[in-house]
Amino acid sequence: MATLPRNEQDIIAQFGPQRAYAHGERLETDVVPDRLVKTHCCFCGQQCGIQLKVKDNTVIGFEPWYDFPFNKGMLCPKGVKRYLQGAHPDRLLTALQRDPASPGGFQPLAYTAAIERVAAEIERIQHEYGNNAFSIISGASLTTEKTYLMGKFAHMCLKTSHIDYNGRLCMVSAGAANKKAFGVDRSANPWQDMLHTDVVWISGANVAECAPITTSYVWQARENGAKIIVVDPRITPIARTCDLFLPIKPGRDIALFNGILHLMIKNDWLDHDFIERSTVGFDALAAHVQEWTPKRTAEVTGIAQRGIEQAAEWWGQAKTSFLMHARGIEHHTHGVQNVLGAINMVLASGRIGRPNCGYGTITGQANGQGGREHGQKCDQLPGARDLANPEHRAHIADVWGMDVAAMPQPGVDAYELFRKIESGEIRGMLSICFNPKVSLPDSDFIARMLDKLEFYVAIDFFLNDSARHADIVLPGSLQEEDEGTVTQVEGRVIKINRALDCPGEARQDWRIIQDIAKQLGRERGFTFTSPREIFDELRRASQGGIADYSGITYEKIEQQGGVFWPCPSVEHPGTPRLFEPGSWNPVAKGAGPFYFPDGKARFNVAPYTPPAEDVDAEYPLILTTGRVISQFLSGTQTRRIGPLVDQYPVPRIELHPQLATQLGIGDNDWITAESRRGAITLRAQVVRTIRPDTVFVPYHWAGRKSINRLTIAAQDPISKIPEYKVCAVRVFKAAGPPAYADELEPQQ
Ligand SMILES: Nc1nc2c(c(=O)[nH]1)N[C@H]1C(S)=C(S)[C@@H](COP(=O)(O)OP(=O)(O)OC[C@H]3O[C@@H](n4cnc5c(=O)[nH]c(N)nc54)[C@H](O)[C@@H]3O)O[C@H]1N2
Ligand SMILES: Nc1nc2c(c(=O)[nH]1)N[C@H]1C(S)=C(S)[C@@H](COP(=O)(O)OP(=O)(O)OC[C@H]3O[C@@H](n4cnc5c(=O)[nH]c(N)nc54)[C@H](O)[C@@H]3O)O[C@H]1N2
Ligand code: SF4
Ligand SMILES: [Mo]
Repeated sequence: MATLPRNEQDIIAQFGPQRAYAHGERLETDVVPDRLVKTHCCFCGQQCGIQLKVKDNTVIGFEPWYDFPFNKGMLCPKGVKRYLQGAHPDRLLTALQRDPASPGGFQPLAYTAAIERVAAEIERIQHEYGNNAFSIISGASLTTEKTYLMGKFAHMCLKTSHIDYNGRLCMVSAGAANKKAFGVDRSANPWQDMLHTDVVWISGANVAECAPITTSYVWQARENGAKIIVVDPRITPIARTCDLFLPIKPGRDIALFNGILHLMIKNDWLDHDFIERSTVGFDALAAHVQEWTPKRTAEVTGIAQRGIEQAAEWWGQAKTSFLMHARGIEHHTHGVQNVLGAINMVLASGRIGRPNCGYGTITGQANGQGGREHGQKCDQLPGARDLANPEHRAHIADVWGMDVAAMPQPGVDAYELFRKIESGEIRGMLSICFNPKVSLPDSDFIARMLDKLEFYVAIDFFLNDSARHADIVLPGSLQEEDEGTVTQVEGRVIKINRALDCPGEARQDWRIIQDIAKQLGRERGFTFTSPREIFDELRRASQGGIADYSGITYEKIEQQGGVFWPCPSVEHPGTPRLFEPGSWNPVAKGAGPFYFPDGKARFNVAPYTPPAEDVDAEYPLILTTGRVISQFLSGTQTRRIGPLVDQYPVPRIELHPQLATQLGIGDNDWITAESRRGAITLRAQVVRTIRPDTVFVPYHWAGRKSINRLTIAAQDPISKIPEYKVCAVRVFKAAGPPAYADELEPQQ
C-alpha cells in the first residue's frame, strides 16, 4: 500500500476534496465533522437508524444512533460502510447520451438537453403507437414520496397502464397471500413481540446475513427461553444457533406447512375459540390436509419424519409464538401458496393480534413496505387501493384533479413488460432504481429486449448494467441527498433526512420526473417544491384506504421515533400491532379485527405443486440463489465499496462434500453449472451446510458472473414473482478456467 501523505492539503491535492475522505485516504477519525445527521441505512428493509458524519458536502463516517428503537445503535457491515459509495469515481455527475464511438459508449450531455430528448421521445412513441407503448419500471429503494410520484407520473402525466416495480421480484407473494388471508399487506407485529415468545419459526430467511439486526431479536428471545425452528436447505448462520433445523428440499414448503397443520388437528393443538370467532374456511382446509401425514410430508420435503413431528409438537403446544418468512418460501411459482400455508398454521394456533404473538414477512429493500403501497404496482393506486375499482379511481382522480375516464386501467407485471417489448407493444421505457438485466431471471432475454427498445432512459446515480443499454442516462440522487419517508419491516413509517446536496448536474429523483412532465407541457400536478408537499398530498390520497397515512406527519415521526400505519387521524397514535381484538380498521368498521367486511381472517386451501422445472436425468440438481451478507442485490452499490468487496469478492458455487466427491470436484476447483438457459463457470465452494441435492450461488454480480443467466422466468400465477429459488441444473468439473477467469480472481 502506498504511503499516505499526512498533511491535509497534500491529501486533498492528491485525491480531491470529495474522494479524500470517502476512500479512507484521510482517516475519518482525524476529521471533525461539520454536523451529524440522524437518518437511516440505505440498504435493507430493517432500516436501521444511523447518524452520518458530514463535512464539506461529503459523508465521512457515521456514529451509532442509540435512541432509534429498532436497532438501538447496532449496524451490519453494509450499514457501516455505506457512506463509501458516495464519492466513488463512477458517480454520475452529468447526463449521458449513447455514443458508440466514445470510450465507454456514452458522452456527457447537458441536463436540459437530456430532458428535452427524453420528453421528445416519450411524445413521439406515445403519438405513433399509443400511450401504453411507453412503460416505466421503478423501485422500492426509493422513498415513499418518490414511489407515489412515479405512480402519479404514469397514470396522470403519461396516461400509460405500464408501470411496475422491482418489488415484483421481492415482496409480491407475501403481499398477495397477506391480502387473501388478512385483507391487508403488512407485518402484523412490531419485532418487540418476538422477545418473550415461546417459539420463533423462521422459514426461508437467511436472517443473520439478510436481516442482520433481526438476529438480535431472535437471540434475545432464545435467551428468554424461546425455542427457535429454522427451515432452509442450507444451514445458514442463524440455523447454527437454532434448536431445530429442518433441511427442506427447495420448493416444498407448502407440503411442510400442510403436514404441520395435519398434526395440529390430529393432536387437537388448535385454538377452537379463535377459529370459530375470528376466521372462516377452516373445515375445507382441515379436509385438505388430511392426506398430509408425517410420512407423506417427509417424502415430499426430504425432512426426517422425526423433525416434522418435533416441530409440530413445539409449534402446536406453544402458548405464544412468532413466525417469520422471507424470499426462501416466496420466490416460487407457488410462492403465494407457500405463504398461505404459513399463515394457516398461525391462524389455527390463534396466536396473532396479542402481545408476544406474531407473524411477519421480512421485507427486503429499504422501502420494501412503503414502496408497495402507494401506486407504483401495475394494478394499484395510493393507499393500497385498486386501480380497477371504480370508487378507488374516483377518489384518487379527485385528489389529483384529473378526469377519471382518462385514468388508465391496470397494466402488467415487470417481467411481462419485457415480453411486450418482444411483441412490439412496448417501444419505450424509463427505469428508475431498478437493474433488470442483473436482477430478472433468464437475463440474456432481458438484455436483448433492452436493446430492442426504440428508446430507453435510465435514472440512477451509477451507470448500472441495464443503463449501459440506455439511450439517455439521467443522474439521480443518492438516498442521503434527499429527504422523505420509508416504511420499514415492522410497518413503521420513518424519516430519511438529507445530509448532502447533489453533486455536479445530478438532481433529486423527484425533480427529474417533474422536469420531464414540464418539458412535456403537462406540469399540472407536478409542481411540488419539496418532498414534504408530496407527502402531504399522499396523506390525502391514502386517506380512507387500507394503508392510511393521513394522520402521519414528518413532525410526528420525529416525536414518536416512527409511526405505524394505519394512522387515520392526526390524533391517532398509529397501529403497531394489527388485529388486536376490538381494534378498528377501515374495512371491517368494528365487525372484527381482520380487514374484511365481516372482520374475520380467511383460511385458504393451499395445494402442493412441484416447482416449474423439477430435476430430471439430464439436469439432476436443484439450483437455488440468494445473498451473502456483504453484497446488496444487483451489487451496483456494494460492488463499489472496497471493504465489502474484500469480504466476498466473487460468486462461487456452494455444494456439499458428498456431491463434490460424486462429481470428482475438490474445493476451489473450476466447475460449471448449466441450466436449459445458460451456463456459468465459477470456483467450487465445498461446504457441509447445504443439502447434497442442491447447489447455491449468490446473485449480486453482472455479466458473465450473473447467475440469472441460468434461472428460469417461470412466475407465480397470482403474484407473478419469478421462481428464483428453484431451477434444474447439471454441474461438472470444468476443463479449466473460463475465458473470463481474470475477472473472477479476487487479487486482480
Ligand atoms: N446482505 C444482504 N442483505 C439483504 C439483501 C442483499 O442483497 N444482501 N437484500 C435485501 C432484500 S431486497 C431481500 S428480498 C432480503 C432477502 O432475504 P432472504 O430471503 O433471507 O435471503 P435469500 O438469500 O434470498 O433467501 C433466504 C434463504 O432461503 C433459502 N431457500 C432457498 N430455497 C428455499 C426453499 O425452497 N424453502 C426454504 N424454506 N428456504 C429456501 C436459502 O437457502 C436462503 O438461506 O434481504 C434483504 N437484505
Ligand atoms: N437470482 C436471483 N435474482 C434475484 C433475487 C434472488 O434472490 N435471486 N432477488 C430478487 C429481489 S428480492 C430483488 S429486491 C431484486 C432487486 O433488483 P434490482 O432492483 O434490480 O436491484 P438493485 O441492485 O437494488 O437495483 C436498483 C438500482 O437502483 C439504484 N438506486 C438505489 N437507490 C436509488 C435511488 O434512491 N434513486 C435512484 N435513482 N436509483 C437508486 C441502484 O444504484 C441500482 O442500480 O432482485 C431480484 N433478483
Ligand atoms: S441490517 Fe439492513 S438496514 Fe441495518 S445496517 Fe444492515 S443493511 Fe443497513
Ligand atoms: Mo428483495
